[in-house]
Amino acid sequence: MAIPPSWIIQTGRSIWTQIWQLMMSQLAPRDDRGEYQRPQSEFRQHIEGIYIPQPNRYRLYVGWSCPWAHRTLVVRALKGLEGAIDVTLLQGDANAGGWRLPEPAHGCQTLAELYRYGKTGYTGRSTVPMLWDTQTYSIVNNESAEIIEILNSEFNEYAAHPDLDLAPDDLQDAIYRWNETIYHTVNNGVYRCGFAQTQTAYDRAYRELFATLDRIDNLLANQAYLCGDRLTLADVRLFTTLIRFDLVYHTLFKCNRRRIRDYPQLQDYVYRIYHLPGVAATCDFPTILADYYGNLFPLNPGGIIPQLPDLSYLIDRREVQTI
Ligand SMILES: N[C@@H](CCC(=O)N[C@@H](CS)C(=O)NCC(=O)O)C(=O)O
Repeated sequence: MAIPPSWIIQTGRSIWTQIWQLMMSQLAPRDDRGEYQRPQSEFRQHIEGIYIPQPNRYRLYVGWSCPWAHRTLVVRALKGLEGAIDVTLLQGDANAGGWRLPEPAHGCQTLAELYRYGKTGYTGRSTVPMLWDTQTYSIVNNESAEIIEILNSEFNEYAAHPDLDLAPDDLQDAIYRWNETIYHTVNNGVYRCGFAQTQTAYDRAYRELFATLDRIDNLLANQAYLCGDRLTLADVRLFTTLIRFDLVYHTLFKCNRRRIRDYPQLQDYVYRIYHLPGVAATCDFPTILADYYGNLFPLNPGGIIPQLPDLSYLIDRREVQTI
């Protein structure tokens, strides 16, 4: 078989690069150095004022594949809030590039329409997770870091595990420090690798990501969780990125120095959290694969969805701890 003539290769490369840059500029805003800049979440209310803690008043809109939404599902499960906070699972729409409701609500078919129903004229991003108030038809909060704090502390009256405090006072400083490091280098770090638009931006993100993973792997030789022997919100935030790592970030986002199953301590850590009551049921591996490879089209133009990688580190029988 003959290689295509060089003019076809050069034209194809030039057209593809221009279209790729155009699509990436929409998908992933960048700074002058080509580094991915994640936009700020806009709805930042807490459960106060008009938002009174009541059972079955608030609804979480989530998608299985999203690591930010996954945080809220994990905290809801750990706190035993399934009976008090309802969930709507959305589907990623690869063609429209957004989230679709499983059935219409208030005449809305998509999450973007629901955002506009909650706030007329809204033109920002329509992201999951989103905490919706079914009484005032308004968006309470769409920042996962804050929604998990709300779920941890505001609905204890209705929680099956009200005594589980994932952000105890004596660990506040440690949680804050870990959150800062993990957000920049790991949670958003994998996106900084995958969405980098220059080699330098990718190299920097990659170095910082693996420096943090190496550091945490060493730390976990002596303690079960990031802040000691108690699970905290910082662990939840780390977990939802790590559980996707071997599936999607390692390959699709080019985070390929090591997989989680290559790290002796990190794999035990992910295993331990995965087997906490209710957590495994929040992890849908086939949907994570299909959504990342199907919806992040510029990163996978051929549209082939890979097979599930080896996740046996999650199912090998080992001693499981409780919180
Ligand atoms: N800062 C947000 C980020 C959430 C986010 O980026 N969610 C993505 C899915 S992983 C999304 O819904 N994107 C849709 C869009 O940008 O239109 C959070 O942590 O809650």
